[in-house]
Amino acid sequence: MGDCVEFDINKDGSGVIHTINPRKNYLSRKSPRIKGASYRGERLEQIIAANIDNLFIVSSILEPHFNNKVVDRFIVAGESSKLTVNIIINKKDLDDDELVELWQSLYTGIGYNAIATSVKTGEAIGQIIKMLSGKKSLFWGQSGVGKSSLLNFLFPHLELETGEISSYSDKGTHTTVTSVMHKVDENTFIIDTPGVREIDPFGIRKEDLGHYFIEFNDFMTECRFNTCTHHHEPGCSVIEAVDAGKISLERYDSYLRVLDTIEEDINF
Ligand SMILES: Nc1nc2c(ncn2[C@@H]2O[C@H](COP(=O)(O)OP(=O)(O)O)[C@@H](O)[C@H]2O)c(=O)[nH]1
Ligand SMILES: [Mg+2]
Ligand SMILES: [Zn+2]
Repeated sequence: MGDCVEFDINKDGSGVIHTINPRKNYLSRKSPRIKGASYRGERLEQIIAANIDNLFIVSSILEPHFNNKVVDRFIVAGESSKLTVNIIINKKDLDDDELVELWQSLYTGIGYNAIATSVKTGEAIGQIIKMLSGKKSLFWGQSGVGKSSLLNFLFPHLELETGEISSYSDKGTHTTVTSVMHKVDENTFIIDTPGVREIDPFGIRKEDLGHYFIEFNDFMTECRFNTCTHHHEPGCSVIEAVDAGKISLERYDSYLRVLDTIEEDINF
C-alpha cells in the first residue's frame, strides 16, 4: 500500500503498471505466527505501508492503560524503517493524575514530537492537523486508543467506525491485518491500521537495536566493543548513562525486552 507506480492506459481504458518507483521508506513486520502450524517455517516480511511522511504512534493514557513497552516497540519498528516518528497520547481527559505530562516529557526529552490529545475536549488536535496536510501519514497503535475517533474529529466526512472491539479473535494471532488508506484531499492521505498486538521489528540484529533507541546513539560510540549489545558487556557507555540517569530506566528496560525477543527469534 502506498507505492508510487507508473502506468500506461490502454485504448479500452484499462491500465498496465510498468514501473513501481523506489520506495522512500516502508514499514514491515514479520507475518504473524500461524497457531497450530506444525512446521517451524520462516516468517516472511510483510509490507504494511510504503512512502510514508509521518508515522503517528497512537496510544491512550487510560482505557487502555498507557503501555510504554508497546509504544517503544512501535518506535523501534518506525525508526528501523526510516520513518519520521511522532507520538500521540490520547484520552487526556481521563487522566486525573497528570501521568500524561510525565510520559510526554520523557518522549519530548528524547527528541520526539509527543502530543497529548483528547477527542472529547478537542485538546491539541489542531497541532496534528497541521502535520497531516499535504502528506501521507500512518496512524498506528493498539485497538481502542482512539485512532478512528481522532481521524473522524479531524475529517468528519470519513465517518469511520469507532468503538469496535479488537479485530483479534480470543485465540489470538491467526488474523488478517488490513490497513485502509483514506484520501482526505488531493495531496493528503491517512492510513488507518487496526490494532496491531504484536510487533516484530523485522530483521534487526542485536548489535543494531541500540540505533533505534535514538537517545542511546550519543553514548554507543563510546562503548568498549563495537559489537556491544548494551546488555552486560564491560565498558558499556549506555549502561553507564543509565546508571548516571542520562538514559531513562524505562527506556532501557524496553530495550532489554526487545533485545530478548531478537535473541529468540532471529537467525542469520
Ligand atoms: N474519554 C475519551 N474517549 C475516547 C477518546 N478518543 C476515543 N475515545 C473512545 O475510545 C473508544 C475507541 O475509539 P476508536 O476510535 O474506535 O479506537 P481505535 O480502535 O484506535 O480506532 C471509543 O469508544 C471512543 O469513543 C478520548 O479522547 N477520550
Ligand atoms: Mg479504529
Ligand atoms: Zn554498550
